[in-house]
Amino acid sequence: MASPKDFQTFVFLDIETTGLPKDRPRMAELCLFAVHRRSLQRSLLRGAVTPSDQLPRVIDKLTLCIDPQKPFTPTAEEITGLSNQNLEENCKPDLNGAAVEAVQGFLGRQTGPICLVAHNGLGYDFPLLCAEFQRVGASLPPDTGCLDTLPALRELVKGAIGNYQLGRLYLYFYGQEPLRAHSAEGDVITLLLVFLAKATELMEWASLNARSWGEIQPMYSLSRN
Ligand code: DCM
Ligand code: MG
Ligand code: MG
Repeated sequence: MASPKDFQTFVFLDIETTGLPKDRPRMAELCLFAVHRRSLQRSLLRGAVTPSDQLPRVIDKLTLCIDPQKPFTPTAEEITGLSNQNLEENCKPDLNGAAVEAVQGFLGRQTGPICLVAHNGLGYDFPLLCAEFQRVGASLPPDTGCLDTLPALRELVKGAIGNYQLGRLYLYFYGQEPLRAHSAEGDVITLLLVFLAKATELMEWASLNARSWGEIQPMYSLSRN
């Protein structure tokens, strides 16, 4: 982005899928937590008993389970707990107009400018969401911000930490393993808590370095499945 962007709402996002980029994955679960910057402008609370005591009280949340219309890889099925069978048994539709409208409506009610936030978002979640939206002819406003906390935290948290996987960062900041890893909502909560530990720096980093949705390329072309 050319000029610094004064993002008002940060929308933490995680997507569970059928596999890795080489598998041309399809979306099976999407979670969005929208938090106004007002609730991010504070240091970690002292005397919190559990990490989740740090979570802001005012959060809009959306979690959708979706029929990915593609088999899960064994690994994706094992780590996410989602399967073609349990999604089908629970009668989950594919990414249809109603799901797209839910996402667009959810984002539309947040105070802008909005910045989507995902860990390794530029490498995974944003291109994947872009491919899924393209498939159904849907879009998001091109000036929606896209912040990848992986390169951001590589720059902001130096030394004392060997790898910058989300769970490793959470362990670094909170001294324990995250809960419900590889559920979209569990990962969003972990991401939000990691963000809160460096919120001032990350919001500043976002205003200077966030990409925009219009720059995101789909993870794969849709000409074959
Ligand atoms: N994934 C995978 N194998 C892994 C890690 C992830 O297939 N070893 C896929 C399935 C997950 C998706 O990536 O649903 C997103 O990963 P995460 O749960 O870390 O957000
Ligand atoms: Mg993820
Ligand atoms: Mg996840």
